[in-house]
Amino acid sequence: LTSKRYPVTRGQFSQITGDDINFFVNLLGSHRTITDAAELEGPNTDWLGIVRGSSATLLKPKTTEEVSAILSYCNKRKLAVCPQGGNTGLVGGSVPVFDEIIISTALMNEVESVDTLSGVVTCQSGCVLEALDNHVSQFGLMVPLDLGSKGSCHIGGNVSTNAGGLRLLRYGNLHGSVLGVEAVLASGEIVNCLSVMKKDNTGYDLKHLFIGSEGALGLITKVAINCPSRPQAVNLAFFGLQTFEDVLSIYKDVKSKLGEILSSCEFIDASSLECVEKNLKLKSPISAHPFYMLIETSGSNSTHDEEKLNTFMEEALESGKVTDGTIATEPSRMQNLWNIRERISESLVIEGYVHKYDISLPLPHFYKMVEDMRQHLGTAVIRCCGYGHIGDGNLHLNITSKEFDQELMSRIEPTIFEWTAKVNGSISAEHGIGFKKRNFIHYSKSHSAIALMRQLKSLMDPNGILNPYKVLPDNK
Ligand code: FAD
Ligand code: 2HG
Ligand code: ZN
Repeated sequence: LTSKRYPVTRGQFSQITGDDINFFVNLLGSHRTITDAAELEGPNTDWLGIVRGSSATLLKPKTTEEVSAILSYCNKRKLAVCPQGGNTGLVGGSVPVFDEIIISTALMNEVESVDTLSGVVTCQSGCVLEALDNHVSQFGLMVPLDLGSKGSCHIGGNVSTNAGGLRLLRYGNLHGSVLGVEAVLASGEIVNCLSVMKKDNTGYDLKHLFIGSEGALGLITKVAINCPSRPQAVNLAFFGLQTFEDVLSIYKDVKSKLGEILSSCEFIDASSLECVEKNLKLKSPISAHPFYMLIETSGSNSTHDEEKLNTFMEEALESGKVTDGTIATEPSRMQNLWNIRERISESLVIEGYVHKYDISLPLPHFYKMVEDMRQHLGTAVIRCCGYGHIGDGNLHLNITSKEFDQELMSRIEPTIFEWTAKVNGSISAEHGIGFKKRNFIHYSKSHSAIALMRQLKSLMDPNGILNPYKVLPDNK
């Protein structure tokens, strides 16, 4: 399946033998050395059900030292490995392509410390994002990252993908929030960059090499993350708008009028909303519109924030830029509104095959891309829709068809990447490059930058055992 859709040849790695399995069983025990085909089905398949590997071995270390022993052995034996967190990645990076050994962080889920004064939390990389956020909430803190996949994704996976999510516009990306990383190199060497200091200018800031490198330079075992105070007052508005010009104008107004309490600014088009309504039976709180926005505020004074957001909505309705809207202040109602946005990905999968694009664009071009693609593809597709983190210029353009169709794929790619490059956008805003986008990376990275990436890869992983066939393009 995978190799047919995405032609790729197995690298010169060793095949796993009985002796190798014995080594792992000695190290981890048989219940943490999984070789059962049925148990391997899930970890071999990506969330979208598009990329499927054929690994016969899944390892579940609990400690950094175990990860180190595994990698040191695999490196000597030239056995390829695939680090895996919650397996919610959307670019095929988290599953093996051939028979790579899957190293799962599922059992590395200890929170080591919470510094309630500085807000710095140190934990193992396999903590599930939502569980970590619940844990720190008892200290009045929050993890500065929130994604629709929070119930499954791991903090190590988040850091490895430099995940963005719903509140990046308020809290920034993980290159800012992550203060320290502990990682194991392909050789088994443990690199301790686990600083908990907000400021540390002692030479090259090596942790950044692991943030966003998708498991290709090292396996992250621990992270130290700066957690802000949990807001005491949260409000959410859901707006309906008639034109994309109005969307941009409201975005501008939101920044200037709600700036200091703004925590999220999201966008949904009519087709995306129709998809969650149709496939998940969720209900929009307002009348049908071509465009929708979710505006969230987070602050410390509920009366003040609520009043501010109410005034904002009144003025927006008066101006005609917003033609229907509602504001939620109760947690359960806010969650219902957030579900409409967060569950779009899930609703798309129900429709069939999903061509998924995660693109950064200058705002004036943001929706033009959806319109152009829709026109370009016509009736060959079920749906071509756009939603995303408009406050960060991040469009999620999704195209669904009944099933995979090579001809359709060649009408979409590379046109969509050319379009992006022409307006100086990025072909991956937050999901990463993984397996699926690696041969398109040149649309967003210069040749010299790709050459430097290759040099770093061969320095840190000379045998190329860490997540092969990912991130870097094929050698042509
Ligand atoms: P995995 O999918 O297991 O792995 C992702 C990549 O990281 C792989 O290349 C893997 O090899 C590597 N990796 C994992 N753990 C480690 C480790 N410890 N050390 C080294 N490498 C590692 N993404 C966003 O950015 N923003 C969103 O808003 C968002 N929303 C989503 C909503 C849904 C419903 C879904 C299904 C996905 C969403 N994603 C989003 C994508 C995905 O959840 C993120 O990329 C997430 O960070 C992946 O975490 P994970 O633990 O599942 O990692
Ligand atoms: C989101 O913001 C995620 O909902 C997933 O990044 C986007 O599935 C997608 O296209
Ligand atoms: Zn997203």
